[in-house]
Amino acid sequence: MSAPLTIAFLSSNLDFSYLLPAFQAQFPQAQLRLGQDLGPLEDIDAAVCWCPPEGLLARLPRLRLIQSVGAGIDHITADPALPDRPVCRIIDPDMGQGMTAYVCWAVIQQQRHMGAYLRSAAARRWEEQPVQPPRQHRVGIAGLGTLGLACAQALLAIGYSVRGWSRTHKHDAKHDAKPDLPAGLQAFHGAAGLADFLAGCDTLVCLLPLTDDTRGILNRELFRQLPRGAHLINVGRGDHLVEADLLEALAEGRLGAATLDALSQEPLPPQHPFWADPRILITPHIATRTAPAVIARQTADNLARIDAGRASEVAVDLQRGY
Ligand code: NDP
Ligand code: OXD
Repeated sequence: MSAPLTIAFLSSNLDFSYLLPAFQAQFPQAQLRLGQDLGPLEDIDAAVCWCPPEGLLARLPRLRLIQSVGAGIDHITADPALPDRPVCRIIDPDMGQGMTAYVCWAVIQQQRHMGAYLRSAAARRWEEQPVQPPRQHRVGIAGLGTLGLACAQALLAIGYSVRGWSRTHKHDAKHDAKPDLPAGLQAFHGAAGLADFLAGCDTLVCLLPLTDDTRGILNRELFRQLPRGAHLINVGRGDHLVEADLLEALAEGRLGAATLDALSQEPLPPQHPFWADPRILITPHIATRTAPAVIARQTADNLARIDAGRASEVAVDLQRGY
């Protein structure tokens, strides 16, 4: 008789018990192991992860799948002892819609001066702020992947002028009969396209994965290339941002505001200077989420492909880093 499938839930900072009912429903025969009591490590077939404890994955000899519970995998590849096994991420339309709602809110709350209206309302003052048509406001999205494209589409539908930046060239609707971008999206790519992209971002949205190439990309040099007073929205990762450079750019007026959902230190400590700066709006990494049932289903699909010898269809390209 073959051993039952064993799935371990590994995180150094999240309580994964919320995932158990969905995994029990998806894998009724499997052993699910959570927390400190992982049992014999040699039984574990799949690891469902968010910031897994460093070195632990390397101690699982039977491991066939490393499954991220998110779209990003940087929290897994940060492990210097990461074993050579397929790493899969979540690709989920609901996650795209959640991110779209967050990014549209973040753009609008700043461009339509919602902070000022909240202050006026609290003081019972009827006070108008300037009303600028969306098409006069240029939103740039760094990262035209699953999430960046979903956001671009929604912002275009509202009427914003939208541009995007990716690593590789994209076929746009203006120049190609078979475009991979929505009509109206102006595309830039690579290091050579970055300056032109940034020069037209009244709001810059970071939806990049965290890789060796993108770590620290939101820095003084980049801020200098944005229009003065630009709004930065970081929904990528905290380590995209050089924090001291953000504070400096806000103090100089080079940037006008920042909305940050991803921070290098999560939770952000109460004494962190970002909390005290009225131009910075912090949200606690809630831009979007994926339902446990979707994570369980994608884990099952990914395992099935790996067991069928088709890992390359679902595994992240670790050379590329995303
Ligand atoms: P994808 O892998 O689908 O897309 C990544 C995009 O970034 C691609 O367009 C890629 O270019 C581009 N890119 C990668 N490296 C570079 C580079 N060096 N220069 C320029 N462009 C680059 O990722 P997703 O859209 O699914 O997710 C993006 C990130 O969003 C995740 O990695 C995660 O960090 C973050 N995230 C945050 C959440 C939150 O709640 N705050 C929730 C979910 C995700 P190309 O198209 O050429 O390959
Ligand atoms: C993700 C995240 O990567 O939530 O999915 O940040």
